[in-house]
Amino acid sequence: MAKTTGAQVLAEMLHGYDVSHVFMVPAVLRRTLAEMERRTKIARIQTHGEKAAAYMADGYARASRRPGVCMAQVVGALNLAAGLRDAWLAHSPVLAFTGGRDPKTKFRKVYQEVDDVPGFETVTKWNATVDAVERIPDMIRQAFRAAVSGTPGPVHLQFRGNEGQIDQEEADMEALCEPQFARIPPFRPEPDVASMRAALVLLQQAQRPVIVAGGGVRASEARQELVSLAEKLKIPVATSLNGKDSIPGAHPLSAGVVGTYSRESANRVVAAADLVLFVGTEAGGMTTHFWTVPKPGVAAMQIDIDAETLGRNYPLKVAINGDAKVALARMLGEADGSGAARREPWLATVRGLCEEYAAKYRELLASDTVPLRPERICSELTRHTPDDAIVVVDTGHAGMWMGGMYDTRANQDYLRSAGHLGWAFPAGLGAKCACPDRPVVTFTGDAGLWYHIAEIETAVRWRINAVTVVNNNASGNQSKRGFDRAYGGTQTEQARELWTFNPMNFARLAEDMGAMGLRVEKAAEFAPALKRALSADRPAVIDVVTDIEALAPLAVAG
Ligand SMILES: Cc1ncc(C[n+]2csc(CCOP(=O)(O)OP(=O)(O)O)c2C)c(N)n1
Repeated sequence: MAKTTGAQVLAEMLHGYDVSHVFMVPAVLRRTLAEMERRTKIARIQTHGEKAAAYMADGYARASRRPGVCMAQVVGALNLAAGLRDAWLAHSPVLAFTGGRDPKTKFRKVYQEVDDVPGFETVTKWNATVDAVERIPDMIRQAFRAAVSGTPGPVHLQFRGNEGQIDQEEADMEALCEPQFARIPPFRPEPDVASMRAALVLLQQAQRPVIVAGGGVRASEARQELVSLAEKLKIPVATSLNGKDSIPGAHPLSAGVVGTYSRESANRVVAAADLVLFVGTEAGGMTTHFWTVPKPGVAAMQIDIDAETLGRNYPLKVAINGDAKVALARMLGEADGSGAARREPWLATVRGLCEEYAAKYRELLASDTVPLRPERICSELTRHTPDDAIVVVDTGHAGMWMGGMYDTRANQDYLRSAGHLGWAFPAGLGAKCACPDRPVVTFTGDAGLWYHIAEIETAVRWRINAVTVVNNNASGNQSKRGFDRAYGGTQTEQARELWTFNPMNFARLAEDMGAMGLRVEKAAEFAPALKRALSADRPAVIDVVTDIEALAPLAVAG
């Protein structure tokens, strides 16, 4: 083994693990960043804030299924930790590297230092310190292994020195990498055959079964197997918001997103089912409308890679522990579709519920009103977003509008904020870094864009040509209903200061920052604007002026 610096070995290992970008606010691991330039082609994206860097790494990870790397020196460490919250909730493999405490200066009130490690505890699968330079290789290997194995998630490594100066030290080290852990899933554990057969028997017997598919379907790349099993057995599919791209929106068996940010038809279908098969979903609060859809007590089965998830929220008739793709493929191979015709009446009911939803919103989805209705933006996006796009969506109203009213296509990925307003814009930039050849279309409200608007400059600087569509109603109007309630029904004029903003022309702002800015004030202008934005040779912001009174429909109980 040859003597090398920590920086050399770290740069070479990140390259060996197929990392193409790191996202950071300097100064952290400076020598490593210099070695990356000398030894690798890794792009070092300097952002305007650590939270945005974490969100970019998260978007990169979700889009590419490869760990995303973000970094901060000691003073920015907890800003970075805040940015891991969404990755933690969404099970996204993000590696966070920070500079941290040096035993030589600990407890002496050294500049900028607090003990950051506990702050990462609640948002990481593995949270560790690198205290000796010769530990860098094994700690990096473990970081990748932990991030991608089982249910994926973020990890944190704190490198000794406020800026991680441990990387300047030398030791006998080898940049040994394990490519198996450079992407998800590293393993595909096969469930026991008996549990899969038991599930098939119940599925085949059920009168009104439904599948609820979650983000685990994307993680396991199990879409094809899921849809084929549903088709063979004639079982409708609802999805969680995180699993929205498990089945194309226009597929005849697709009922839509179930839960709180949902489509009415999906909640009605899941509520009417006599058997629910959860696949790669935790059956958490948002997916089940806080455990009301399906109703407690429904016959349930679940497939998950994490044994502890099985049965957490709904007691199970059958628990299947293993990889979703393997489980669904096995079940497909053994499924007997001969009795599936018995479920025609159920499928007719499902189609009726889907048609009821479509009829209820048809007018708004086609609305020409000025200012625009968000429903119309969703239908324009459904029609004009390219087949191979990565669609990235913020939370709040953005999550409600798009979750309910956008239809994904077979080759699109749909990535959504797991709850943090402002996530989508930087996450979309990270997704574009990971997949430069695919169109990235981000949908956010103005409330969300404001969070990290400075990153328009980052996108321009690095030519990260994502397209960002802004539902601009000069407010965070999802909060309107809540403040109506807080004021006993009718808000005072002053109450609006709690959720409205000054009007802003984001198109002009984007242009001033070097991006393409397109302002859309009429519905007919949207499709041409999207076309121009998608073919631009710079990042683009489509600023759509929408109705502040437009409130997304609330979830139905079933
Ligand atoms: C980090 C964070 N803080 C606060 C919230 C709570 N929140 C949810 S929606 C919202 C206002 C934004 O409303 P929305 O209607 O989505 O924005 P618009 O589309 O009107 O821009 C707020 C503050 C959140 N989800 N995330």
